[in-house]
Amino acid sequence: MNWGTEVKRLARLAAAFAMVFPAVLVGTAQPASAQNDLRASCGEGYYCTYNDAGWRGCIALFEGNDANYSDNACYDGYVPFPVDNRITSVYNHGYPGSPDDIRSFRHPNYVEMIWFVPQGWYYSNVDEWCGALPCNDQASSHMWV
Ligand SMILES: [Ca+2]
Ligand SMILES: [Ca+2]
Repeated sequence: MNWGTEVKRLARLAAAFAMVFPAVLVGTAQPASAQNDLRASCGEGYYCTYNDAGWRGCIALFEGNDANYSDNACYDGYVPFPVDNRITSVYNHGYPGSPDDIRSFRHPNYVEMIWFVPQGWYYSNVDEWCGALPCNDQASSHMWV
């Protein structure tokens, strides 16, 4: 099964749903950019995280490992927001090679892995890719492997 295609299909479904029920999904005033799929803003070589589902809301780009998100910011336009315990969707746009996969952890310093993103993969909601405990709004560090 091609998960990338499946994820894209689900993303399209979600987008169609958003067009049908905009008032439900856009309950609060947000900048227009918050509603865009920001995968195209994730440059080659980066692991990108987004605070909202569907690669929306607020993007942070990481070239290397990060042991603690407490000092990291994501950007929605020019406004920085905290990343720690807020990540909901991700895109591993790392260069193929080694290391090129991502391990994401619930706690700082790479403690308790909660999801794994192979090179080139993207998850519109991390909760669909983790175990019994919630992963949404939990990540606090990541490592390339
Ligand atoms: Ca979030
Ligand atoms: Ca955490």
